[in-house]
Amino acid sequence: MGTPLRLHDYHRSSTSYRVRIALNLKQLDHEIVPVNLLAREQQGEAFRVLNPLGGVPVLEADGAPHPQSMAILEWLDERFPERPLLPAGIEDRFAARELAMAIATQLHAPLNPPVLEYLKLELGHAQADVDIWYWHWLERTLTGVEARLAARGAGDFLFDAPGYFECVLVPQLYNARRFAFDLEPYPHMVRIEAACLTDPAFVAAHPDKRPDAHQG
Ligand SMILES: N[C@@H](CCC(=O)N[C@@H](CS)C(=O)NCC(=O)O)C(=O)O
Repeated sequence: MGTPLRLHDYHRSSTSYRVRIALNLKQLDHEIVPVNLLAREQQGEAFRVLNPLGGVPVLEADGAPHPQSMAILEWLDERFPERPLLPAGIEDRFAARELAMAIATQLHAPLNPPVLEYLKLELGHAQADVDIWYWHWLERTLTGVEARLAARGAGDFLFDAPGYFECVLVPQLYNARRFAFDLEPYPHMVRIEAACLTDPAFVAAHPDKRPDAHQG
């Protein structure tokens, strides 16, 4: 390995949590550089050199910044092929990407804090409207992903062991629980989450494990 891996992240950011799990599953040594989103450090000049879009995570590696969590997961598998996150067969890789992308693009993206802030502060929507928006995307996307898992007869994981999909699922369910969303209608996802949370790679990546967790 060249330069050490350095992850700029925020403990409660679900996109950061995805990458922490991936680094742990792949057993890659890394350094964590906390970025305090509440203090808006992501908008500072120093951070914008790493990611002009201003979001975490950013993985500094091989002398370059790598923003965008899904691109980072793919990069990690290409750069460090041992302990792959994605399965071997093309159809299985498709299934992992399909379900992970559904969560990343049709659930995380519309619920990201800058989107919610824009609805409220720029477009003038009341908090009640923003809450309706939030629950709508959670229910709509989780229902679709749950149906796909049921159709596949998924067990404790999408495949034999946790990987790409679980890196994305577990942080999103952590968020859903934080916002008191009822997960009872989604038994496949809840079972996969429970199995993952017994795995040391997931335990070590959990936001509450972080020394900066007290920041809120
Ligand atoms: N699509 C990006 C989203 C990155 C992102 O928006 N991260 C959030 C935290 S989950 C963030 O930093 N938000 C603060 C901001 O954008 O100001 C990814 O997957 O990395």
